[in-house]
Amino acid sequence: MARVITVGAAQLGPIARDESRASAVGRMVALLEKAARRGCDLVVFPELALTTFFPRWFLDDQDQLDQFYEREMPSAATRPLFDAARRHGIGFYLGYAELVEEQARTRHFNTSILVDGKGHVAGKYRKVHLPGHAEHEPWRAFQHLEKRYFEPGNLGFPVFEATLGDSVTGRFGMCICNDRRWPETFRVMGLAGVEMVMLGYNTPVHYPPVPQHDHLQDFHNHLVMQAGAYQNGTWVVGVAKAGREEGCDLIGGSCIIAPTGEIVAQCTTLGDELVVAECDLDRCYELKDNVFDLALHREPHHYAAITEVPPGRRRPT
Ligand code: CDT
Repeated sequence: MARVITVGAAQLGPIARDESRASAVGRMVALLEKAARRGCDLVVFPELALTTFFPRWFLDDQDQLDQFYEREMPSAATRPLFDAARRHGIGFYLGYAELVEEQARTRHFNTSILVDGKGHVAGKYRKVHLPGHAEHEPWRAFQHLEKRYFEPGNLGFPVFEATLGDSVTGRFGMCICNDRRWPETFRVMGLAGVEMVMLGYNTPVHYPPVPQHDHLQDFHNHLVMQAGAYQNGTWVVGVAKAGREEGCDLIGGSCIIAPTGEIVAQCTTLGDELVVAECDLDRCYELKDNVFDLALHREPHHYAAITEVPPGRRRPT
C-alpha cells in the first residue's frame, strides 16, 4: 500500500521588527487551521519563523539581541501552535533562534524542530552552514550576521523516524536555508535513507558581495532543492519567509518537490500562503532502488577529498 502523507508548505510574508511572537504564532495557527481543512498531516514553516530576520542588523547590545531567541520550546508564546497542531493531529517543522545553556555556557543556534501530530518534539536540528559574516560591514545595504549571532550546529544532519497522518511511518530530515546550497547536506541525509527533507529559508533578493546574481536568486533556490531531491531520491519541502521585510526584499517560491526533482506545488505570492501536495514516500524508491542506488553505484573511495580540511581552492593568482 502506498505511504501517502498530505503536506503543507506554509509560507509567511514579512514579520516586522516590532511584531510580537503572539502575532507571528497567530498567523501560523491560521495557516495550520487552513492546512487542517485541506487534510494536511504535516506543515512546514520557515526559518526563524517567530521574529523578523534580525541578522540583517548589527546589534551590539547582547540583551537586546537575546530578545530574538527562544529559551524554551514550547513557551507561553508558542504553545498555541503546539495546541492547534495537536488538536488537528498535524505534525510541523518550525525554525527559530535558540538560546541554550549547554556545556556550562550560553549558546546560540539557528534551530528547527519536527513536532509530531501528538505535539511531541520528534527531532531537532541546528543549522550547520552559517552564511554571511561576523563583523559589522557598513558598506552593505544590510548586514547578514549569522556568523556573529549563531554558532554552527552540533547535531549533524540527523534523520528521524516519525509516524504522521494515517499511521504512515517515514524518515524525515531537516536543514535550514543556506544548508540547501550544499550537496553534502542532502547526501548525508540521503545516506541515512531520508524520505523527506524539510527546510525553511530567509533569502534576500540582493546579495551584496555579488549583486550581478540578484536576478538568479529564485533560480538558484529551486536549482539546489530540486537537485538535492533528485540526487537522493527524496521529497523536499522548502518554505520561505518572503516579501519586503523592514525594507529588505526576500524571495518566495516555497514549494514541494518530488523525488524526481519536479516541483509539484508552489506558492505564487510573497505573503502568508499555503500550498498542499500528497506525497507518497514510496516514490523515493523509484530513485533509491535504481539510478541512485547508493550502495550499488557510489564510488566513495574517490570522494575522500570531500571531508578533507581545508576544503576548496580560491582562484589561481
Ligand atoms: N538565511 C540564509 O541562510 N540566507 C542565505 C542568504 C545568502 S548568503 C548571505 C541563503 O543561503 O539563502
